[in-house]
Amino acid sequence: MKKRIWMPIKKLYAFKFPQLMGRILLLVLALFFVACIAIGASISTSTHSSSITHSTPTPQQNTIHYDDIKETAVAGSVKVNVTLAEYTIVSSETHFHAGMTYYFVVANRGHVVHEFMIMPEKPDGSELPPDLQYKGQLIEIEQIAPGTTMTINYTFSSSAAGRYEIACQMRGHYLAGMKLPIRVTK
Ligand SMILES: [Cu+2]
Repeated sequence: MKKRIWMPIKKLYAFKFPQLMGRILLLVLALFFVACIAIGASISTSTHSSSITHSTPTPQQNTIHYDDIKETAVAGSVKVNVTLAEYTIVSSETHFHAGMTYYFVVANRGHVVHEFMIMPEKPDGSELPPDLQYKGQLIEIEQIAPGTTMTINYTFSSSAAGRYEIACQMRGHYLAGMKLPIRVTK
């Protein structure tokens, strides 16, 4: 009697076992797919947000860094008109003197946001890698809206003599042509 009952149960388990394993496998696969989708979504979100954010390495402490600045000209300063557009930078002055104060009038005449930076070049005038440019930058006015004008007084220090460039490092703008070599001499 015992044997008769026991045998069918054993057979039942023997029959159900592969089905059970199949279901567990399916469940594991489903969880794996969900995890993959979640990871994929988080990666695409982070790439997406980084493409919007204008990532800037921490500039040197002596960098004048502004988003919005409208100063009035300091007495005795030399006015410099800078015009930003897609994708050019025009400046009324490209030769500056160390120790002299300049009044930069930076107008965005384009249709997109631009920025105004003064960044170092190599002594021979060739480009530095971007991280080194950021480290040695003198001025940065970020996020200049189309149709607006920012004004800033800036005095080149006596140790600032060298080759620089006025640049816009908004994504792709620099490579599109938004750089203008300038020189600071004693
Ligand atoms: Cu730009």
